[in-house]
Amino acid sequence: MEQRYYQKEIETMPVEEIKKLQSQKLVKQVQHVWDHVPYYRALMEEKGVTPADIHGIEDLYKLPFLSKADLRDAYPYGLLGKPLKDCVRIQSTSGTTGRRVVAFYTQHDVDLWEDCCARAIVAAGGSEEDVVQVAYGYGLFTGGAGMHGGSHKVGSLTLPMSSGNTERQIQFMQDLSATILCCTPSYAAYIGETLKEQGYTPDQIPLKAGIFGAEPWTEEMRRGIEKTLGIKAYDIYGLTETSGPGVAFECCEQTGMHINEDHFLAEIIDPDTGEVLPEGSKGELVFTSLDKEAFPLLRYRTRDICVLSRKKCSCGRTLIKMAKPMGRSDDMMIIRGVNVFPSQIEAVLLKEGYEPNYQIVVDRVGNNDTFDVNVEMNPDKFTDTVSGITEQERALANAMKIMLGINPKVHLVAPKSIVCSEGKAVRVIDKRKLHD
Ligand code: DLL
Repeated sequence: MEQRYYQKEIETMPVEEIKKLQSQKLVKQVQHVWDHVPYYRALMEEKGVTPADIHGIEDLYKLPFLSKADLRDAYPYGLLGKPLKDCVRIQSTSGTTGRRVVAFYTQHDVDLWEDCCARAIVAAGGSEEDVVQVAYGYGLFTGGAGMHGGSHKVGSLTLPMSSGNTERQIQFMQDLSATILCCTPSYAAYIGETLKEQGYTPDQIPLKAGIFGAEPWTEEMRRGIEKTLGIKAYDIYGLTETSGPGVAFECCEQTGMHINEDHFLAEIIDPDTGEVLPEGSKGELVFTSLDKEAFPLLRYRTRDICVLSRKKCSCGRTLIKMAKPMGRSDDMMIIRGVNVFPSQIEAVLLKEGYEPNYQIVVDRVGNNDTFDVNVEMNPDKFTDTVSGITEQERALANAMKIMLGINPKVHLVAPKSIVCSEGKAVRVIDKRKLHD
């Protein structure tokens, strides 16, 4: 397939030039923050750094980190880099993890964000010939707004569906021949299951591609969605603090997401010591927004754990790639002393032929952690005998034990009885936190 780009000059720029561009932008951005964000200026002063110390990206390490705690302290206006009269938009987090982040945008910021989303859509094969169904939530959440703006920039026909009302999603998809679906992977899987139940086969679904992100998903889940919907499924990453979706996006190679490095400078650090780690190391992703005006976060700690790579990509893009985040460092549960990520449970379910519809419930009784996993029954494996169900639960618990090293109690529950995932799925209920 011929490679198409939205902004070819940037997307395929030689690495040395990108670094030069980043250095120029960083110097300017540090001065902007120093002049307009007293909160961050105080952090710099505390560390004894001034803009005069920052000559390029090689000096980035001298700057202080920003964390979620800083965002809370500075809420709502403490990190603003422009007067409110110059801002045209706010967006906010969905709040599934209980944190609330409010981000501000000037028109320039909205523009660069939408460009990033447009790059993702073109990388997934989108053009003005396409019909893009945006089934991320609209409103405060960045998913709907970002992909909507990106789709307009590409010139695609945009269906602003928002999430939910699956019957209507399917009707519009069929009647208007949507070719690209944008939503969370869990909602894509749900739409796929519903289409299958309604008797559609993949060749009767007009879609050719999907751009799915906003939550962790596994390779197995990707393959499942690709099969049911008959599409190629592309990953997309972003967070409200840095603008929203489009910070990084996948190309046809599907081996990680290209970071839009002309706008976002990425580092990987050791989450415990803050030490910057060399390329290829696993650690916490940190972003510096190089040219956002209204919410110009420097060295923002995302809590997402992943790996960066500059390996040459067959798509021709030179932008550095990030691997799929393997869960947030704050998603990780410690159960009976063992580190458990929800993505590990999901991988087991898909391998064993179940849909990734599950919920983990952790609690503490006396000094012992309890670990229960509710899993929706697979209609293809349906059995109504108690011994049949017990056998399936035992087999699943065993497979999870092999993956995790600890034994969960698995409960099979009726299909579609676990909260329908129209937005981000709620995978973990940790009741231990209620007792603390
Ligand atoms: O989820 C922005 C977004 C919207 C991204 C639509 C992609 C598509 P927040 O609600 O602020 O913003 O959540 C950001 O979600 O720190 C990651 O932990 C997680 N996340 C986002 N994309 C991915 C992904 C949006 N592709 C947080 N894979 C981030 C894994 C992801 N985790």
